[in-house]
Amino acid sequence: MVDTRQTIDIPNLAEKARQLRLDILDMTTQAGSGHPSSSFSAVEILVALFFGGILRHRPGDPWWPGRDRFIMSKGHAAPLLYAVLAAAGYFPRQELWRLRQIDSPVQGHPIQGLLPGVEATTGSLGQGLSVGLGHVLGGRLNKLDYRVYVLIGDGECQAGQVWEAAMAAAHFKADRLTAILDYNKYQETGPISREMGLEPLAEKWRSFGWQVSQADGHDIPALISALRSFPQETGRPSILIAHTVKGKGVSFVEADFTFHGRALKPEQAALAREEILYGTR
Ligand SMILES: Cc1ncc(C[n+]2csc(CCOP(=O)(O)OP(=O)(O)O)c2C)c(N)n1
Ligand SMILES: [Mg+2]
Repeated sequence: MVDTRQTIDIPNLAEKARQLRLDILDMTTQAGSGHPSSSFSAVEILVALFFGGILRHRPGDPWWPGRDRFIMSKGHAAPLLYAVLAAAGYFPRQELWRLRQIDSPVQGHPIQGLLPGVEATTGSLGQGLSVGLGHVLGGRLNKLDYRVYVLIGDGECQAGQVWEAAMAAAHFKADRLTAILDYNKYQETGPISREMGLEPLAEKWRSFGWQVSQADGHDIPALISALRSFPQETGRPSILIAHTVKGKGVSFVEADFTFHGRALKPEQAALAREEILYGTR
């Protein structure tokens, strides 16, 4: 196994993040629907996992039994998942332009089995952490030492099943399970604090028996470092609370939560492309 940790090139990872945002923008604008702001929010998190030496995986051998699993529990951020999987070499990039087309494997929410690298069918929020725990327990039975990473949303944490999974993971001492919480402070219909507050959030996870760490969710080195720093074999699952900005990278999307389930119009996309490439002027 190549230890990619020795070869992490941060400027290259920042460039990857920029390219992923452009792909998400192009996919959703062309489809005329999808979730651009939810996808932009977690770009650096997925860059850290897939290109920062965290996930142990083989894109050319996608169902290798020993692979680490990544589960996109906030399945509406499917454009981000697809863009990352294509960039990692799981399937040809041309597939991205079939987003949300009838009979395409690149559906609006991920469907396990249609594309290599898609580990779980998600989109009905609240379920991915339970699926991830199932994978950890399966690995234990099969004597495989893979780890499982699950990306969950903050609005998703308003769903009761997340807390059932949290409780069960601690009970089963699932220390190969790592959740990453995309804490962008918004869900579909508005701010988390108004719809149903989560705070004190770190304390909640800690009280459920989890190891908790926090980081700036757009700082790739900080994310990599936080993910590497969780003590191993503690008998406790881990969660990284990543503080993010919904719509990150495009100022007028960051400022308007109603972009949640709305693609940019072509003229807006042209402005967004400029910002992603050159920043705000
Ligand atoms: C069980 C369920 N209820 C409602 C929805 C509709 N829905 C899609 S995304 C979303 C908000 C999710 O918010 P969050 O988890 O914070 O994700 P973000 O887009 O902010 O990253 C909702 C309510 C759903 N997909 N599944
Ligand atoms: Mg959110």
